[in-house]
Amino acid sequence: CQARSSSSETSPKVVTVEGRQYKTDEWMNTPASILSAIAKRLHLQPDHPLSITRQLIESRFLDHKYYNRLFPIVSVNQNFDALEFPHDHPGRSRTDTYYINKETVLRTHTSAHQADTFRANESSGYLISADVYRRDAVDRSHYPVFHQMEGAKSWDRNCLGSYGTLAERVWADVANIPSHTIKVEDPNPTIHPERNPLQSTYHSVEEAEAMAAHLKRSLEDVVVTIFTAARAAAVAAGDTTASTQEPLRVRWVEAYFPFTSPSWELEVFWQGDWLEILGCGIVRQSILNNAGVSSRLGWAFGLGLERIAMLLFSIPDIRLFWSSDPRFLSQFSATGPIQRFVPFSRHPACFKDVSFWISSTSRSAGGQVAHASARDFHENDVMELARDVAGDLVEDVRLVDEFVHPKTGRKSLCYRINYRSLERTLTNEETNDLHEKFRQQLVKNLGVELR
Ligand code: FA5
Ligand code: MG
Repeated sequence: CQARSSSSETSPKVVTVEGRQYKTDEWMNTPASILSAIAKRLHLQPDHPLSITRQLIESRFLDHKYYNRLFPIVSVNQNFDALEFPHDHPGRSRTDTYYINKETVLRTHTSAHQADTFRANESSGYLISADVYRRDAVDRSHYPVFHQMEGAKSWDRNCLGSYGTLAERVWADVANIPSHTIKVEDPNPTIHPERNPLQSTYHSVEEAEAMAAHLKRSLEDVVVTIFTAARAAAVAAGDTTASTQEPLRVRWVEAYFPFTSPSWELEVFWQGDWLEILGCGIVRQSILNNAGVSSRLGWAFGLGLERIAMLLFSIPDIRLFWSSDPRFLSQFSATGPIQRFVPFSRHPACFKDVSFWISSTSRSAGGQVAHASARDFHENDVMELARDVAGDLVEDVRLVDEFVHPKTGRKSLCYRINYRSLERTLTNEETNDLHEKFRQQLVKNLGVELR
């Protein structure tokens, strides 16, 4: 990557990434630090925990075709339009998505390749593993670059073999999925008339029910595989806490995606709480029709590889995946059973606060807009400046106080930055320097007034 840009400097007119050239415009908001992550392809590095996780899931979909090298810079059409995202969807905004120019983004999800892969029609099932990019919160489970795996399976109405109906054909495939005995909560009916309507122009209830069963049983099989391996690793490491003893619990939660209906999220009960690990649903038929495969119908899912790898290996901080420290990398091997990660020494944290007045109203990383204003302040901009200044030396950025001046109506925010290296103890001087630089960048880039 030869790009030389930063959100805190003037953007270059052209960026070159692995020989591909892109003209930038006023939409460009991708810092060089993000572009430089493209070359890493952690999901393909031998013996990397993300690569091991990918291969473990791939082993449950042996008849699918795998795509693991799709290029991350895609068109707005691929990432949003082809998936029928509404024009005012918050995901399209520059506060949430990295743009190179008005028409070009760093993919925010592997679904960006859904339409093209259906159009290529090379297999009835596929898996796409790839790096994805989002402006988002800074904490131990969020990183602006992470990895997803997309999976899909479709059936052709014109190829039913000896089966009388498509539903019968799909149920026959359901019978071939390995069964399990875990407790699954699935309280909602498959189809909800408003939130998750049947695509009645294209599917019958029987077809949707059969495809939903195939989708859910396939993903439950993945979860059972992952948790069986994680449990075995925990027990081998001598862990006898409750989480290794209790039976595995999973639940299906109704969800919404612009490109599937009905849609669900799968949650797993882990260390006392429900954790979302994937989204999925029955593919909107218009997407298959537009991809030139109108005789096919099917399902798709998208899961977060880091989230699963963190459970699988007990990795406590998402930044570790980017570490080149041999004390991290040498602990993983693609051959033999999954081994639990043994943390090397935890270095001290250093908390520093910064308080400032903003000239406008704010929107949090969660997406709530307080009220509109001329110059919107967005929390993701604070998050990205912290990463830009401190890189992987920032562990967590959190809003700790909010205050509106009773007379002027101006709003003041206080953020607490937790600086901590994964590899060494930071000196006071070093943290003070970083924090001062961060404060200055807040003024320069966001126009805030420090208190
Ligand atoms: C999606 O990205 C959809 N494309 C998933 C999908 C595919 C739905 C196909 C239907 C059909 P979502 O934004 O919820 O959905 O992300 C999917 C998963 O990625 C999450 O469940 C989570 O495991 C992971 N994930 C999302 N954001 C982050 C993040 N910032 N850091 C790490 N993992 C994340
Ligand atoms: Mg989600």
